Amino acid sequence: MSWTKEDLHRLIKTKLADRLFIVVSNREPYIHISSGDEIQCVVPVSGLTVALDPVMRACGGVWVAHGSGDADRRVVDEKNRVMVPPDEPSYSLRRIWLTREEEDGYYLGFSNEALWPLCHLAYAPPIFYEADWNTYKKVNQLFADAVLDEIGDRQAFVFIQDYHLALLSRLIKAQNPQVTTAQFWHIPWANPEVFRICPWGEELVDGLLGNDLLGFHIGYHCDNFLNTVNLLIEARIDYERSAVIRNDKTTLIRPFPISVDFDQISRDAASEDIKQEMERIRQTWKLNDKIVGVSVDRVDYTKGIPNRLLALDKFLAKYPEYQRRVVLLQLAEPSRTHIRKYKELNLEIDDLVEEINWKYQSGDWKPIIYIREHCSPPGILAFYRLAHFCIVSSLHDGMNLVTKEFISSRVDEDGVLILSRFTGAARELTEALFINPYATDDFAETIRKAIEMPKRQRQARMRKLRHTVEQNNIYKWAGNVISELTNLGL
Ligand code: ADQ
Repeated sequence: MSWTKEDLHRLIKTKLADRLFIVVSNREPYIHISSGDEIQCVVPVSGLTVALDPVMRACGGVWVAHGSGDADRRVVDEKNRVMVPPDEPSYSLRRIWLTREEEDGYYLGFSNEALWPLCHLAYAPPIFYEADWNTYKKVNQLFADAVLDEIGDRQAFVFIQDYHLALLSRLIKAQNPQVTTAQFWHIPWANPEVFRICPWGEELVDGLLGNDLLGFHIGYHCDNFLNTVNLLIEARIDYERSAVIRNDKTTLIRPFPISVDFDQISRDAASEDIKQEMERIRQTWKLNDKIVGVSVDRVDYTKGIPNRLLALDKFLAKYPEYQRRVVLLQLAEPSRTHIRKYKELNLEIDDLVEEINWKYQSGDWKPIIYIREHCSPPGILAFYRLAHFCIVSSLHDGMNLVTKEFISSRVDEDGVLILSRFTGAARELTEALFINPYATDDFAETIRKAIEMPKRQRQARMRKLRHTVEQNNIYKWAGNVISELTNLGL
């Protein structure tokens, strides 16, 4: 039996009882934006909202996040709160306001130019500026003040998300040691030799050890974290329990592989609307007699987009019989475009797409269709369903949810997943075809293998992949974190 939304509701009712449940993340689950004279409430595409929105609806807690919408301030009360979701107000969203300088230093600077490259092995060197670090500390304190204000003298669980808020649990506990906190780190944790270049590594690790529970996607990241603790600070490590004891305080370190809402995606993908959308895409891009590959990413240097294009180039050169027959549809969501490294990546991808298409195009066929825009969720499902194969070629990735969305959408039990070994998802999705994205020739060979795989084998693999994702869905992830959190003796 797989976990359902209802199981999660029941767990919350029994385990959380009347304690206040607070989620804290940089990104908000609902954004208010101006649309002419109206205000629109938008749900950003995010695995996190899918996972935690049902939890929040069930327990009616508070979600604290950075208010980033241009109409966000217009809908909040005097405590910067607004009830969400708009159609069924059930929990409160408390917004934190950041100045342009604070956003630059904390979000673009320390989070995304220092911590992001530090934690991903993608050969992009982190940039450390003391001013960014100071802003990061200041903004973590702003979040802590808001959380403490929400808690007052109640008993509370606080569930902190990601690398933007590494110092938060420590700052909360300094004021209110009774609060129980858990944090989930959505990106990899690098090995200690890599991590030690961070000038404030000790403070970051100490900050994270303010938590009672610290989660990563896979055991390997937990081990890297424990080894980093061992190298950087004074603490006792209990490898048996996977725990760190520092100044008599214990932090449990646990793997919780994140996932998607398998049932919902499967239902949506089987709908008549998606079938029509598939037809529309086929007509627009003239795909009717083509073998279609699909990739879906934020444009980020960790996702290995250039490596994928080079492998496709190699494949077409080595197997010219596939020219005019194979098309790679690359959906690319612009991301962090104010950071230089990302600007350079965009130029590199544009060049490669242009070069490869120029080299092979013939008549109205070109091998790469590059769609750089935010795509609606139904649009993405239609692309997944059209695909003969889906390529995920990350150089390093905490989990990678595109893999699980692709699998959940394949209600027809067909389609091949080509998957980088360097994703968290590779640990679970063992029926994928694995690649090393740096090994261009092997990668090209794997594209051929995916295309030529007999239908029976494709289906057998996809059936197993679907079973894995169905069993390990997003509700299991949330349920496991909450069970572990509530077992901490409160
Ligand atoms: P991300 O690095 O953002 O997440 P990923 O897990 O692949 O990576 O999620 C990307 C999401 O963006 C998917 O839901 C996908 O559908 C969506 N998306 C991509 N391109 C899009 C487009 N053009 N239009 C609309 N939507 C698009 C971080 C970590 C991951 C980890 C997640 C969750 O880096 O390793 O899996 O958090 O913990």
